[in-house]
Amino acid sequence: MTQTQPQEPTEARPDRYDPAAIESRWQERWERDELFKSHEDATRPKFYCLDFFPYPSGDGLSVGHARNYVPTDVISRYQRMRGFSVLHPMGWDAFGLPAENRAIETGIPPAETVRLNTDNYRRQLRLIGTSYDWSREINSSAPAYYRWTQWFFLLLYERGLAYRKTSSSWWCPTDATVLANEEVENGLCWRCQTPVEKRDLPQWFFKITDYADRLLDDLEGLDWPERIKTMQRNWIGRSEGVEIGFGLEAAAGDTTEIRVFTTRPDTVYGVTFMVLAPEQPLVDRITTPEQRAAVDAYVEQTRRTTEIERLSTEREKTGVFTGAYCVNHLNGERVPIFIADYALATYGTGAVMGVPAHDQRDFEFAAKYGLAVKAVIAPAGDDGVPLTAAYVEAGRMVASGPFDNLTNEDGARAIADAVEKQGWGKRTVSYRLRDWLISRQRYWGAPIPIVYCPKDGVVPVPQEQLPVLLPEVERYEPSGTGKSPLASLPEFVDTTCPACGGPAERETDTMGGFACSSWYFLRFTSPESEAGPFDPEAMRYWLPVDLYVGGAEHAVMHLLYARFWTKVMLDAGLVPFKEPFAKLMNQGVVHAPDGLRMSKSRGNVITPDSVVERFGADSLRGYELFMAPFDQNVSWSEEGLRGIYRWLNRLWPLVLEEPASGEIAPAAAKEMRHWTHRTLRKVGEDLDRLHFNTMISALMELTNFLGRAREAGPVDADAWREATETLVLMLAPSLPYIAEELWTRTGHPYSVHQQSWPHWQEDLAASETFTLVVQVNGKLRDRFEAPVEIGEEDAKALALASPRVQAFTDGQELVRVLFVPRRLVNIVVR
Ligand code: ANZ
Repeated sequence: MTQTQPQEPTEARPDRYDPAAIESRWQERWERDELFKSHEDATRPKFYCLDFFPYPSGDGLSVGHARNYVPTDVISRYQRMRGFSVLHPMGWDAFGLPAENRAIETGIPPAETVRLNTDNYRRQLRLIGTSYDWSREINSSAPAYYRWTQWFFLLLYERGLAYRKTSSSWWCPTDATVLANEEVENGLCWRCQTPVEKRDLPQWFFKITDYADRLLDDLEGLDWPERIKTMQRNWIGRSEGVEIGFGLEAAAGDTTEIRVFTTRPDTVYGVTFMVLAPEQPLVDRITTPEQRAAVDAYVEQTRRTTEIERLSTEREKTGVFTGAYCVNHLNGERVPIFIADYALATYGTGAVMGVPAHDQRDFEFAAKYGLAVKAVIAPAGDDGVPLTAAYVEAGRMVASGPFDNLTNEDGARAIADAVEKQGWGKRTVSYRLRDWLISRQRYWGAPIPIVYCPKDGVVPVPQEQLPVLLPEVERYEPSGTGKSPLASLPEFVDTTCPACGGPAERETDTMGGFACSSWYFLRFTSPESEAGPFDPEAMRYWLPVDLYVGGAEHAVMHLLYARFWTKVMLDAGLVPFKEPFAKLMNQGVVHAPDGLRMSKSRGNVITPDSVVERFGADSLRGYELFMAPFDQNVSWSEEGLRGIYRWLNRLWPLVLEEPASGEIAPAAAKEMRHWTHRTLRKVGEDLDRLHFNTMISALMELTNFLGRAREAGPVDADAWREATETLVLMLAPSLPYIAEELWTRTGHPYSVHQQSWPHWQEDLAASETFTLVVQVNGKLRDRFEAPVEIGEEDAKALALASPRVQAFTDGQELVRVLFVPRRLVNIVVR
């Protein structure tokens, strides 16, 4: 890269900070010079910094989105200055319902909507000074991209991980289409408020459940927010228990067993009824003629209830007797069989042994239907007082035959052993995780590359024939038959069988958008690759992603699906790593100044455009970084923004105007150097920890110090030059425009963004320290050495992070934290 002064005439007057005069000029120059192009440079360490794949919505970006994109940009610029080869790309998760719905309303083709929206996003991202390598831009709705999404479908299919099954889905009778679970709100269609129904349709699934244990185990090593890991653990929901058979009491010779899954085998002597999910396959067979009408009516009613409602603990329990009985092998007791919607068909075996004495749902059910409550676990010193609620704690086994008097933990083990020994059942593991439903009966998605042949059955489209192109259509409405609009295009549907060459039909469902986003992070390494989804060498250089940033709302779906595909790729020998995202961060939400979520309907959205127009992109960036710790929610404040703008207006003359030089005390020069080096150390540490807000405040403090020093009289010329030069370099990742302008105007070679990150000197950075005392509720709990200039936020963070302090604060409610400079932090908990 040439290191020359910018050729363009400088329009801004030297005495005034005027962002409008400098920002677009630099952005164009940097792009023209390809300053941020990524290279697979084997001589340098790499850093892959990625934002969640955005969906380009018609509303464009708000300042809330900038909370994601500014910090990743800062880190990318910082790592470049530190000598890393950085990959910081951007692309579009462009398939999906909004563009299709717009097409239904207006007739504008979805591809056109995507083009308009991505143009706007790209423009806005440039406006806020991001340093993406646009030569790697990708779009998941482009054939060159979805060809490979289809290729991955085939990979999953070959490995037995994609299968077709008839499953019941939500159906909106008005829109005549299938809805995703997320599109059903309180039993109504989100679009037209019609009550939805269940319909049985053949659908494609990915077998993510095969990977449940690995998805769970590998969470351990990830540098991810604990909250997200917990959500994934709960979503996978691994439960160890026992499957126990109960013999159906039926005509002689019928040896049907009803199997239940229980995590509490210790309670098996307390079973007084059995509950089957209304959809359980056995229901039809066991229902007696007398109970048939009631059972059918209940099954019908259940079809209209959502899983969330069914699981609600608030809801009154309902159910119907089937007329049938089964036998508890352990004690020979006869047990009536009910159906009830609190039993889910999709969990365990779809059957529950009812133990009202020790399970609250069962207790409520028994109370409602007058069923016996039989206590089999007793608290210490108690021998069976009538229960007013289920007793769910540990205790001693009673009324359990040979197992009496054991602790219930030992009892559980002993009963599980006995059940296995007698052949009545076995220990097993159940998961909440379901297979991933990938079929969508919609137009705007990647067609599923499958053909149905009357002779050969289900035939995958051969790889060489990919992509199966999404044809252009006239009408985007769902067909009403439960099939996608593609089903009404004979030129798409009618094809030849890849196996026998005879007439065959194409699958007309498309893949849900989460398929596209499950591998896009690999495509950025080699977006032009035609020999495969990505170039193996480029992949080995860049992956895994070093820092991945996006909203916490993707905790389970995208972040679990991408991990699953990565593991499949590992098994197929395509990648050498088992996890795609080494470090994950969730940015906090930016609320409107009124404290409410920004939304178009409330009219309280603040756009980057309006902020940049009035204050410039650097002020926007500075404020986004400064407003709060990165992962905390915060309300937008015009005052806060103005504060940053005022700071930049102070910085401008501070750097550009020569200070008076003359006779000075050596101690003053040393103090200035101390400020420079310790700020440098602090800024580096903060960037490494993504503590952007304290980094900005350290930079402000240095600015203030230098301002005061200059006002007080002459300064040491060398110390001053070092201070201002270092300051500008430290500003460069966060405030790229003003930094470039100040850098070049003070006679330094273009570009500041190609400079090395400066080093701090230990002896100069070293601070005077004091003993910081940490109290919890006024009692001394810890003490450590801290620099005298430590700020309030840092002192509090340090105190709260101490394990000795946490021993007294964990599980308590934090009331407030007080800081007395140069003395103590007092934490008040309740
Ligand atoms: C008897 C029992 C007694 C149970 C007791 C609990 C407490 P987790 O831990 O979430 O895995 N269960 C099993 N299959 C079910 C289904 N298809 N729909 C609804 N509930 C089902 O939950 C396991 C427990 O959930 C199982 O253990 C079973 O109730 C219930 F004192 O069996 B238990």
